[in-house]
Amino acid sequence: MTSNPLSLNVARIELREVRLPLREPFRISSGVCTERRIMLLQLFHADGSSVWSECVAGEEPNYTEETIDTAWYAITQWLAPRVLGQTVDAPGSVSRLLSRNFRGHPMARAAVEMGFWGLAAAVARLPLARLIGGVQERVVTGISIGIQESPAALVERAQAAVAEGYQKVKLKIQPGSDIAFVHAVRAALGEDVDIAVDANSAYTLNDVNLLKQLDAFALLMIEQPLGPDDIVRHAELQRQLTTPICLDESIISLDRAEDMINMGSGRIINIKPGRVGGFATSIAIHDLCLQSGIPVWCGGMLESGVGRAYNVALASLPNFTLPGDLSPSHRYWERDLVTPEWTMDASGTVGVPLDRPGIGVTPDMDRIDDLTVRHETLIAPRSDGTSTGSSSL
Ligand code: OSB
Ligand code: MG
Repeated sequence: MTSNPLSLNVARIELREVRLPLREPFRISSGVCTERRIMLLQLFHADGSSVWSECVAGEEPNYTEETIDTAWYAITQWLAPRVLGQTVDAPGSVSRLLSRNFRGHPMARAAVEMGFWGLAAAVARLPLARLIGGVQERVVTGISIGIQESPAALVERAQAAVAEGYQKVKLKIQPGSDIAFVHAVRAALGEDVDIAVDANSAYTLNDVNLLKQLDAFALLMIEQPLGPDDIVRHAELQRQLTTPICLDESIISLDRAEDMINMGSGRIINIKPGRVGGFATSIAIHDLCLQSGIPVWCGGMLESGVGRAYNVALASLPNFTLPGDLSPSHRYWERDLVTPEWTMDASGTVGVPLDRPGIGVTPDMDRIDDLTVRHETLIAPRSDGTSTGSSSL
């Protein structure tokens, strides 16, 4: 982190909703996504510079409670008014400003908080990864493959991913699409490929015998088999499995990460900055895990190139040692919202844009304007204390 105090003052925030179709539907145990409704923020510094950030909430509350519509409401009603026109000494202070006497809505908070980190990097003319203390110049990348019709269809996609260079293949599973599917992929890919599975909370402790069968496939991890808020039963399950459990949905704060470590509810953490309210908490969880010998990796939420810029910067911290869900732009979209698009090399790594200040990518304004279905401008309250201005388009 930079030692110079940065004085930040955001005078205006513009919110946009863009609709971006996925190249193919993405199915997880709790739902399917065919088109992303993406919320973008543009934060304008008092000196005229600006930066973009992304809110990763989905359309329906099937991953966590939040949706793009609850996040839009939280930002316009409560969060933007807390920061607009305020002088903030450093981006690390914003998380406290947004979470004091405020429960929930972490993806909404993260969108604003991460924008301040991006803005601080832009103002300081530093790459975002450098601002936060990133050390890796390229980040190792895995792919997350949605639930498929048949083991054969899954094998085809997993083989294509390995041929492209991905260093980890994560298979979404659910009851009925699990053992036979994982078995087929392991048989087709051989012993040398890192394979993980992600259940998005589709199982209960009653399924322990089925989950124990997964131990036979030498998986890198089993992600979030049980309930999103369940640290206790994951500890019980981990005692019965040899495969490491990785928690995703359950880790919503630094305290929950500490609980997982103390109770043995898992041995790996998937850090998604949106899920934990932004960069300050992500970095704190990263640091705790580093001290505790727990490897972390950066999860994904089917972000556009804007949100991806933040994930890639975060994943450059030293304890992000496992491949992240940081696929390049073309895995998701015909065309991304940014230039340059995100690319992956043949050995499955994505370059951290260390040669560019700020978030390192430039939003394509023509494309964003074409795809925008909702636009709102939020401005600072007047100094006489009258309410925050807002205008919709
Ligand atoms: O559980 O990691 C998850 C996408 C939406 C909601 C939850 C998850 C995911 C992914 C996508 O796995 C990973 C990616 O962005 O490539
Ligand atoms: Mg997950």
